[in-house]
Amino acid sequence: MKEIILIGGGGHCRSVIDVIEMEGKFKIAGIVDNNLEIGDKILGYEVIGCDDELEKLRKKYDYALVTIGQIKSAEIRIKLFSLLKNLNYNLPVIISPRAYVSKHSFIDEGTVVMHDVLINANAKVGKNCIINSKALIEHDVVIEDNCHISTGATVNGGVVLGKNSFFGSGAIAKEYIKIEENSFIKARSLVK
Ligand code: JB2
Repeated sequence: MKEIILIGGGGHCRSVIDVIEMEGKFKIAGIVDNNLEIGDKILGYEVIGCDDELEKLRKKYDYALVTIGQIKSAEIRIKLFSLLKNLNYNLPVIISPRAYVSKHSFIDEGTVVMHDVLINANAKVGKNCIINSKALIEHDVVIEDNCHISTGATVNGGVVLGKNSFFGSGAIAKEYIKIEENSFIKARSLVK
């Protein structure tokens, strides 16, 4: 099985570990975290270093994923994604077997699709996104790079969500609207 390292060992990482284990395509080789001690364990997986060691780790590992969450700002995830790309890591798409992802949709590198997500026909999801548990991405939606669609959110047909945006838990976007980049959509809000 291909080995992968995970960057960031907090709450979001623990959720992603569950998805990776269920998907069964990658063996988790370890966690890279700037604030944990080497040898600390996250759900049984060891912390193997901090960001300064990513260059050295690249000699051993081909695959990596950013597993820090994104609420107030996409900045850290963008910085880490670009660091990993510059070091020539491969950033796979991770999809929970409990998600339904239309064969007519497209999902770009470094994006994770969590448990019970539905991504419908002709939707397009960019790079380095989190489509969190139970989110609904309807037909013809475009989610640009570095967005987090939170748990249970509904993005209706034809919506375009600009890059680096946060779309809160349970929020609903009315169909065919354009939401500008760097948006922060509050939990449970209705976006018209
Ligand atoms: O620059 C960094 C860095 N900054 C923080 N590099 C690396 N390698 N690691 C970094 N970290 C680490 O990310 C912290 O030391 C910490 O271990 C982890 C962040 O964990 P935390 O649990 O605080 O947040 P999270 O981003 O994993 O999860 C939040 O967002 C999710 C979407 C939580 O609010 C979750 O509940 C939410 N589901």
